[in-house]
Amino acid sequence: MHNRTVADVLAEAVRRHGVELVFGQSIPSAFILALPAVGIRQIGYRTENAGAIMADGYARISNKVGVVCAQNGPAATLLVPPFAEAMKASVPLVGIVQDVPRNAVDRNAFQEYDHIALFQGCTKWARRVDRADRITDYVDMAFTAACSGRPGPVALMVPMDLLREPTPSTVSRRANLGSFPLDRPTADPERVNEALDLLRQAERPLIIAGGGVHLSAAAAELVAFAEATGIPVATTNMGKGVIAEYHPLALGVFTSNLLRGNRAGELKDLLTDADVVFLVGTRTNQNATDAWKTYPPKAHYIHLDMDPLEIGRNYEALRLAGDARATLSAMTATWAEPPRDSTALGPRVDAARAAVTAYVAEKGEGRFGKIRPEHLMTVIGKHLRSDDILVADASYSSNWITTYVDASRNGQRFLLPRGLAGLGWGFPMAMGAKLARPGARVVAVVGDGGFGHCWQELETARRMGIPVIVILLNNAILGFQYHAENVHYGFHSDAVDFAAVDHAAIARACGCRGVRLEDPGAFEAAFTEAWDSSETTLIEVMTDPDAFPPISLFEGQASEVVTSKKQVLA
Ligand SMILES: Cc1ncc(C[n+]2csc(CCOP(=O)(O)OP(=O)(O)O)c2C)c(N)n1
Ligand SMILES: [Mg+2]
Repeated sequence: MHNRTVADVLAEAVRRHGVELVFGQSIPSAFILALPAVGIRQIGYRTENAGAIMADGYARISNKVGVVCAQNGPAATLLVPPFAEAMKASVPLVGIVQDVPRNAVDRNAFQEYDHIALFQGCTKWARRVDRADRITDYVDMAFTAACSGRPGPVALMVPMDLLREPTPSTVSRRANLGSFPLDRPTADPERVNEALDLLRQAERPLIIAGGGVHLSAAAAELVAFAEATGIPVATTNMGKGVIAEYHPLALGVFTSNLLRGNRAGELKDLLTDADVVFLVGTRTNQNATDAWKTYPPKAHYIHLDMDPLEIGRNYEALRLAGDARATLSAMTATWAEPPRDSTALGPRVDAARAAVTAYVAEKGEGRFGKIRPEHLMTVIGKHLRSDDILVADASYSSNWITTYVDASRNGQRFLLPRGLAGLGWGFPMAMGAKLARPGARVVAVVGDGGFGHCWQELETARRMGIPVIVILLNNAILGFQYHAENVHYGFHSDAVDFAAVDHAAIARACGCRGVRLEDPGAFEAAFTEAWDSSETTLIEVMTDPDAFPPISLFEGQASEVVTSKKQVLA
């Protein structure tokens, strides 16, 4: 029996918040070594940024805090990108970061860095605790900061000498603050009534649901409100799955995609002609609004959001500051009328779906070594069960999934790193999702450029026993970058073209399953076989470098212009 130390107290405090696993690399050592005694498992990542992304995926699926640990200095700096994504996407993470011993502060100690300054721009709260008798207070502050209000990442710095300090047991706190939303305030009832009046009087109302609905675990309440009122629902990328996309009131994802090849393109007048728009849990960002061009300028807006600063940011709105679940429940309870007639919607949505099916058929399966991503999405969609989790990396992977794979259940999760849309999030986020829901099948769709940011975690997946499927779209280019440069400048630099890489061999070298496909007809069998495997499987699909999703950047552009390979700036 060793003497009780601050590390033990810290481990107990973290466990009290419902934490069952932390993402770490054995540092701060005293803390990590104290974890098994309190029943917390360490998931040993290869790189800190991937570890924090796993924590992010874990949080998005579990609605619990993701905890990541890191060493001071270089390791801490690698937490900045995932924290920045979590800030923008409102995901609660707690970073427990080792700091130099207290007597070495400000002496240029080894790997000393000003972590408070480092994390200032990418966390909600960053503190250093340097007294044994304040450990539980600071842990509780950290979890409270992460989960309350608009959730987000926090960092708690702990000096390495403090962790080893003996301490008597003084724990008196009992609360579990590790789930979000921590509080569920209901918006001002008077404004709720005003909002309901506006919606009653509306002729062409529309609900736009964002990722905040998932964060609030409010999908059921959102759908209940839509059904009570008969108002159709479009979602943003991050809100995808809030409502099953086969629901009679579901319009699908509306983003910078109101054009042919997307259901939204066929239904766009339901947005552009709306007279009352009810925004729920969306930050009305550039992609959601196609650079603030597609939302109707003359409509009345109602905006329900947990963050009062998001309300009215881009569209002046009737302010409903509060939790989505609590407020939508109150709104449904107050709505007394029968739902408005939405029977005309069904045939329109069916026609829109048929138009997209025709578009996908037109693109076809592709050829040997040039498989079309649209075809892959159709196959994935065919086999996706409603409790499966689909994760995308940034770039085209996100578009392929949001456009061509439908949610089949209210609340189905599609994880997209759309806080900042950084490359390399897809695979580690899928690993975190799998840890949060081990019974679910998790598949990540990633580009070859994005996967190059996180290959190393294949070894983690194998070592830690985290089986996911990675579908790697190998077009051997940084596709979006390549095509966007062609559109904007007429040529591209040579950085966007890759030499051939055998990703399936990389997977096998890490002890995972790795297969490469060049025949479009082979995908379905490979995919279903991977579903049945208990190992991480990488399916490397050789895709058509000329394939690009129907987003507004490419509208009206001849495809030769987009995919031009003639002019290269070396
Ligand atoms: C960390 C990061 N670096 C750069 C970018 C800019 N960027 C956006 S899409 C893209 C190309 C991605 O290529 P790949 O992952 O192969 O996907 P593809 O578009 O080819 O499907 C780049 C470089 C980014 N979003 N994130
Ligand atoms: Mg690529």
